[in-house]
Amino acid sequence: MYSPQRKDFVSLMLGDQHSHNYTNGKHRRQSCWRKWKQLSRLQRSLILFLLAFLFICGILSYPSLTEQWRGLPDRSLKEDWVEMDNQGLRPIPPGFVPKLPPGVVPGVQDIPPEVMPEIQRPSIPLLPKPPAMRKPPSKRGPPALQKRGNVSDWQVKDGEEAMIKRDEDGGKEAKTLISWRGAMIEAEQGTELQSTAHGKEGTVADAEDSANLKPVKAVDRVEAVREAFRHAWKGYKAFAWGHDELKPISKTHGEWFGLGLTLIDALDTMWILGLKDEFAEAKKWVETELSFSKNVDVNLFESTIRVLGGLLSTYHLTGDTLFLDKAKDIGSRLMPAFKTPSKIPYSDVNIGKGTAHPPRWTTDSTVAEVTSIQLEFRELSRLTKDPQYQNAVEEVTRHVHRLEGKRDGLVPMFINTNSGKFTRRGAFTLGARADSYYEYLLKQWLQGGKKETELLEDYLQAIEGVRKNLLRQTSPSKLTFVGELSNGRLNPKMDHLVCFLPGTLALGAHNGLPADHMELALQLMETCHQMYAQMETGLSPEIAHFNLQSNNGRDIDVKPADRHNLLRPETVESLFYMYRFTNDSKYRDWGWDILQNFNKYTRVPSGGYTSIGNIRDPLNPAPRDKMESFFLGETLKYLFLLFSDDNELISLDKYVFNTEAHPLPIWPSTSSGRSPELS
Ligand code: DMJ
Repeated sequence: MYSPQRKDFVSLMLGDQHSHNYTNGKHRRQSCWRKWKQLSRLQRSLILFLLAFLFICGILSYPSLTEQWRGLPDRSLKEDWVEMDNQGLRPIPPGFVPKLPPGVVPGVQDIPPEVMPEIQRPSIPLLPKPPAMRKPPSKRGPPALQKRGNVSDWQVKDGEEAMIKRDEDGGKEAKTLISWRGAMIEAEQGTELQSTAHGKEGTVADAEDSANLKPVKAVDRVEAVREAFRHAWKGYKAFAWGHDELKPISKTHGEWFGLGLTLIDALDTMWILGLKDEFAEAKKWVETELSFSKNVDVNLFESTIRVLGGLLSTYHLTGDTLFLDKAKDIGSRLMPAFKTPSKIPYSDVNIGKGTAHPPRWTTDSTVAEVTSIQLEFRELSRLTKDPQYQNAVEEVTRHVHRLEGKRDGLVPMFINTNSGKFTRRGAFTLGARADSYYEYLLKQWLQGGKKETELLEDYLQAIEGVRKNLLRQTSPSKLTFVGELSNGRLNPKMDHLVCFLPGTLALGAHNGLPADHMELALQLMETCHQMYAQMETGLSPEIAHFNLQSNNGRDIDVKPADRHNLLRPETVESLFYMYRFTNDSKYRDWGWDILQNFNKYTRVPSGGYTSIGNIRDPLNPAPRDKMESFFLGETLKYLFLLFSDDNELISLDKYVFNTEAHPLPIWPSTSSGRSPELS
């Protein structure tokens, strides 16, 4: 039991309880001192210890307290917006920064007056400012492909810091990032200031404002694509002729394989667009300059879909055997890739030495890469009557068909070239590293005349796998998207690459697959459109994140590192299929908007178009000085076909497009499902 006599506690009665009137400070100090002296040594030590302890605690908790006072973390900030919204108050949209008079430092005065009283409510003390972001202009303005200050200023905005580091004397040292599928991202070097994007050239960009207001005839749009192609070609011809890629701002070229990638990728586009002069000069280069006898490592997948695919389709369109001969040459030089313990091909081949190898850091290959070369090699066998190409790629298809480790038909991202097994890393995705596996299941089935039932089974199962595991709807607008499954958890992000899927689903439905594939295609097409329409430049980011919380936030969010746009084709590809199968003119309108925005934000006056680093900043889209070959091979081709009224121009009942938009013929009917000439 407790004994009041015991003195193992500390009394802090430092004053007389009844006397509240201190006469003066001195008296109080004397009284305190006297009391202190009356305490035992133990009591004094304990008090000192307690005070020291409180002091240390105070020091330690100071930073986190001040952090809370300065600004709430993102999540609570969002909740505050929502809470205000729920109470019928108008929240400040994240990113809203009203115009300030010059010299005024942003602060509470930033906030619109109608919101001000609510901000001062005691329930939300010290409300932090919205995250600083440039206010989008009310009207989309011209791009920063214009002369304004030092060109290098373009490159240090938002997510761009990682791309560029400047050296001390103000120059720039480019840091190269390697992204997926030929998107070797390099910061521009030695760029030269451009005159205005609209300036004297009198191009599509000049006409677009009025075009925004008036309905545009289909014929004008077709012509606008031709004009865009010519403009891109002008830059390529002037600064990168015969090289892989144009660097339009620095007016030079980039080399990847040294095979004239842009030129070969663009051959059939020129033919389809009816650009005869341009085609003739490109053909001359193929005839006189193109040689595959080079000591150079090429990526099997990229050179198959771009070079082999481009040459084969140009052969079909023109009937000119020059292109078939070149196709045979590159096709046979790529074959060493299949000499692996598992027959799953290596990623890289030296086309001069005839040797192949995996990347330096792994013996894995990417699943999409080894399963998206089949259309081209099968066609090469059909044309050459040499079965080796078809046999090699179909062995891969059969192997992957049987392989364990799929999830409801969905494949992992990597496969080992030694064991032939899937590697358990990465996510289940319809985006990078897996995308065209699904595309080629359907397209091979179509190419072979719908005979190869295993391909169809795998495709149907995979689409069900997508529905079961990856499909979600955003809040608040219920946009349907395909997320990624990583360690059993859904990551609500979608690569722009996934926007091939609406077109592929629609193609399947057109060929008798379930009607709900078309319904899904319609929904996903809307989402891909929104990935453009909701951005300040009207151009999609490379990756979008979607909102699953029921908090009335934004449906689509973009991380700073994902704000780039590489002039990719997938959305316009799907728009083309959707228009062909539905005749709904809104798909043409969406494609037209995209073309106009490419003209506004990516067109370089001296010729060419450039990838950009920031689709959220119309004043500074941060040009990256690179025109990917697929812009000419795919993006402009699909736009042209979208706007063309001639449905027989590359009829979808006669051709399948490879994953680089090179049309290959659907084989005439046979009984076996093998290439007819080989059966
Ligand atoms: C192209 O090389 C092909 O479309 C490929 O299948 C995916 N990536 C690019 C375009 O984005």
